[in-house]
Amino acid sequence: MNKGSLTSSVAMLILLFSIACHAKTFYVDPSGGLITNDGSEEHPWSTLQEVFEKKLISSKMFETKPAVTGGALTVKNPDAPVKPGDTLLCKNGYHGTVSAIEYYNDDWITLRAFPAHSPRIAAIEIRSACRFRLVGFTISPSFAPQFKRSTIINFSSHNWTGPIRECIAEACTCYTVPDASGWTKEQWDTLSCNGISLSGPSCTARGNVFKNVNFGISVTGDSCLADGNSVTGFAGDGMRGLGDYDVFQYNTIKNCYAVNANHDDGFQSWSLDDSGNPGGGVVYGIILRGNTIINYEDPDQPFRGTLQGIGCFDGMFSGWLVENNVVITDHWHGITLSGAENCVIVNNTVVDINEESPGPPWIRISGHKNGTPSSGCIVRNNLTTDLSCSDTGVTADHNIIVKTYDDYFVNYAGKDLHLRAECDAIDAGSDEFAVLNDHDRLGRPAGSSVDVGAYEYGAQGVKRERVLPGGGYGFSCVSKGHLLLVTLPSAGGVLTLFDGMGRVMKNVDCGGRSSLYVSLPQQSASMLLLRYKNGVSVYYRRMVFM
Ligand SMILES: [Ca+2]
Ligand SMILES: [Ca+2]
Ligand SMILES: [Ca+2]
Repeated sequence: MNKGSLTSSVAMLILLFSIACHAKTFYVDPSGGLITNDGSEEHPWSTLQEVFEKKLISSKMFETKPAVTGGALTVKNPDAPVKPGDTLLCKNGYHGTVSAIEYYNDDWITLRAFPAHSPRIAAIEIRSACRFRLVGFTISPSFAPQFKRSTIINFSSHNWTGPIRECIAEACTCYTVPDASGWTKEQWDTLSCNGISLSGPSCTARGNVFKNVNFGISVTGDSCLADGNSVTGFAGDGMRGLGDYDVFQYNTIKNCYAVNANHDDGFQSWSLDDSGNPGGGVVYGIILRGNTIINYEDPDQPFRGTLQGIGCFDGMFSGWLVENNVVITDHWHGITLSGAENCVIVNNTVVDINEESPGPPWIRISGHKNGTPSSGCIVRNNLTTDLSCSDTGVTADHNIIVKTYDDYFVNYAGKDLHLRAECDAIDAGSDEFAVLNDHDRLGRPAGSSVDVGAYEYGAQGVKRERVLPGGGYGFSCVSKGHLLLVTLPSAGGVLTLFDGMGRVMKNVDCGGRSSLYVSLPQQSASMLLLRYKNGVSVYYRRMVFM
């Protein structure tokens, strides 16, 4: 590092420090606050809706419209008291309908419930914006004086004002109505609101509760994260993921309502071509990890339909990882990818919820319906009632087909699919491509080897894995002609390329880099195995070249 860059780094640090020191907290209290106050704890503002309407937040927006990526930004509301980096603490009471349009914040602005409070909002749309964090609200259109069907939390883009990115919704409770048990079929079909929409890159939904909704969690942005949410009671699909490198992990999806033409899915994805036709493109690098998908809890639930667990029918799907999920459903499609390349389905548990047709459910990798075969896929260590994979392009091993539930599960009737002592699934898995944790996020393997299914018998301790930006199985690679662009989970380490016979083709010292181009050897193989070792962990990825 030369002296000039050292000086500028120090200056940058001082600048960051001074920004952090000046981050302020403002207060919003519907009972007793006034929008003409200064927002201090003694003199709070009235509602979040009014804070936005009265332009009390300073940010940036695109200078010229329609907004184009990389276009110049201009300061918006320059004299407003709330600046990027600040927090708005909201107290109990009704905060209205929040619409935040055109806020490209240089630093995070946090909209947060006051400790132990549960401020209410009818709905919130954050559009053409970045770096908002929404924490701890209770959000429902049923709070509004006049019910309006809408997406409850909507992180949205607009072709005039610009795209959305980097927004977070955390620990919010969202529902169309608090109790939908008396709803008619028509009410479910016409009233239920969508839970959350993440339509730009790097958005996050974490630890939220969605109840009585249409579609639960819809992601069209790339590199988004849906982590630890629950969707209970839905008319559409539990989760949808149409962006690349999205991560859906440790979510619980249960109780679907068959009230319209939508075929209910716990998770659904499909590709789109440039004209928007389904099945004409590729969805890259989705991770589905540790999710629980349950068709219904109550056999007498009204309008209970049959749920496709993980239903992905219009590929291609490339470089996906589906691990540690538990699917309990009344359908044939437990986990289905139609048109898959280099996808890994490992250590899932898939069972029927009853003894009737449809089902028992399978794990299936088949060709694309346009005839393109699947390739380079692995289906391993799964405990499932059926398996239905293409003869070519899929390596399926160490899976167990369950015939009698009581042979394997602690309490199948009670939906507890932990392994029973001394059952055949214990230590029966392969460690190759096996996962570090199980469904409970406890470390694998316990005993002599990894178990088959989503739960590791006797697992102890907690090893939370990191979510890797860019997704992929440990690391991601994209081939660009004779070059591979490899994105690593850490900086440094050694990358090794093997051919299809397991022979070393190349060792690459990654230096301090976390992303690099690797030139492929002259006589390139049609299949490559990549191994990345960083001193702590070992990661593998397989690529097939057509
Ligand atoms: Ca569907
Ligand atoms: Ca069934
Ligand atoms: Ca074991």
